[in-house]
Parts: sequence; C-alpha cells; structure tokens
Amino acid sequence: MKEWKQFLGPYKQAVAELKVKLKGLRSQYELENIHTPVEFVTGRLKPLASIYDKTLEKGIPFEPSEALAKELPDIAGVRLMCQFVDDIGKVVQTLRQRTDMRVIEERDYISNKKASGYRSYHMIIEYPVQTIHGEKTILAEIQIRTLAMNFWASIEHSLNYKYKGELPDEIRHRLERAAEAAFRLDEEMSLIRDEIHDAQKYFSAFKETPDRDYGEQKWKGE
Ligand code: 0O2
Ligand code: 0O2
Repeated sequence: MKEWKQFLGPYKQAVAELKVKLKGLRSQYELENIHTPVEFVTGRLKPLASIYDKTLEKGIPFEPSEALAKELPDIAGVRLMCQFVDDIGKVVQTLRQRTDMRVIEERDYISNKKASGYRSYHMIIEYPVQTIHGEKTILAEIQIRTLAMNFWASIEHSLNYKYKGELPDEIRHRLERAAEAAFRLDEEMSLIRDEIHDAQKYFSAFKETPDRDYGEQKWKGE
C-alpha cells in the first residue's frame, strides 16, 4: 500500500496544482471583465479500485509502474466546465499555449460523439511535478465540456455504475434521446449567447460593491 501511495503522490499533487491554476484562468477573465470561458473546475485522483478495473480491462499487471502510468493517462484528471460550446475552443487554445504543460494528445468527442451519446473534449498533457527527489513528469487528462454535456455525463455515469455497465435497452434509448436534447440545448444557448452576455454584463455591473478603499461610492460604468 505504501508503494501505491508513493506512486500516486505526484499525481495527487498535479491534480491540486492544476485545479488552482485552471481556477486562476477564471479569476483572470473576471478581473478583466471579459466573459469567462470557464464556469467551474473539478479534479480527482483516479481511485485505486478504478485503476484495478482498468488494468483488468487492458490486461496489464496491477502494480505501481511506468508501464501502468503510460497505459492509464487519466490517473490525474481535471475537468473544466464551460457555459457555451464556443468556450471549449477558447479553453483548448489557451491550454495549447501554456508553457507549464505540454499537450500530447487530443480527442474531440464533440465533433465525434461516442456511441453512448457522450460528448466532451479530452486533452492528455505532460505535466512536471516538483518532488523531493527532483522533477517528475507525469501524464494527466483534462476534460473540457459544457454544463449540458456535464449534466448528461454525470447522470449516465451514475446509471452505468448502478447497472454495472449493462444498461437496460429502455434506459439506453432514453439516454440517447437525453444526449440529443442536451446537444439541442447547447445549440439553443449558443444562438442566444449574445443576449445572455448582455444580461450578465448588466447583472455584474449592478451587483459590484462600491470600492470602499478609495472612499468612492461608484457604480461600474459611471
Ligand atoms: P466555489 O467558490 O464554489 O467556486 P477545492 O479543492 O476545495 O477547491 P473541491 O471541493 O475538491 O475543491 O472541489 P471539486 O469537488 O473538485 O470541485 C467542486 C467545485 O466545483 C466547487 O467549487 C463547486 O462549487 C463547483 N461545482 C461543482 N458542481 C458545480 C455546478 O454544477 N455548477 C457550478 N457553478 N459549480 C459547481 P469550489 O472550488 O469549492 O469553489
Ligand atoms: P472516470 O474517472 O470514472 O471518469 P480507455 O481506453 O477505455 O481507458 P478511452 O476510451 O481511451 O479509455 O478514453 P477516453 O474515452 O478518451 O476517456 C475515458 C474517460 O472519458 C472516462 O473515464 C470518462 O471520464 C469519460 N467518458 C468516456 N466515455 C464516456 C461515456 O460514454 N460516458 C461517460 N459518462 N463518460 C465517458 P473513466 O475511465 O470512465 O473514469
């Protein structure tokens, strides 16, 4: 068990660091009063039980090793949720340009949705972690999706868990229809995004608190 803990240490650290860094994107956009393409960020270390299941699926030994790390690029996983489909492209561009990570693979399950109805944009990155024994470069997965895609994926994930991957036909069909509905919702939201932006600008100007540090009581835009 200690071996696993040591092996997983850098991955755990990477998840924590990436969450802070990617949440930082959001604050930077907010500071500049630009629509933020990132709604919220979550992250997780793949549980040992899921690592075990994946090794069985892939027919590889369940032991902390470089071979396992290569076969399972999502031991460290971070997820970025966006309001609009267009935001995903912006986030992808931003991530490609960063110098603290290197994108080595991209999978576009938005243009090419999975048979289940799953949609998301996946990036595999190389990410350097500083350890007491020096720098260790690990692989991590970043999933980027809209709120609607995330809603669908989390429900489908729970149902798959409940039915141990053997979804009854009726539920599978319902999920396929729900995936189409989520797709249409994203399309609709994109069409009215300009109107939403105007409303959000108005709302953030209205809720902004006066800047007491400078002794001024000023509303934004005044
Ligand atoms: P805030 O201030 O709510 O934005 P931590 O390591 O403590 O920062 P934690 O609890 O490990 O974060 O986060 P996790 O479970 O990886 O991600 C949860 C974050 O995503 C929380 O924000 C939630 O508020 C946010 N979140 C989860 N689901 C939704 C959702 O449906 N909509 C929105 N808008 N946010 C969601 P934080 O980080 O606690 O900060
Ligand atoms: P978790 O942590 O439970 O999310 P594989 O070769 O099978 O290991 P593959 O197909 O090469 O994986 O990788 P892919 O599809 O690029 O990424 C796998 C991850 O994407 C999954 O992780 C899910 O998070 C997500 N995903 C892929 N397909 C679906 C789907 O049909 N429904 C849902 N809800 N999520 C999906 P894990 O391994 O399930 O782990």
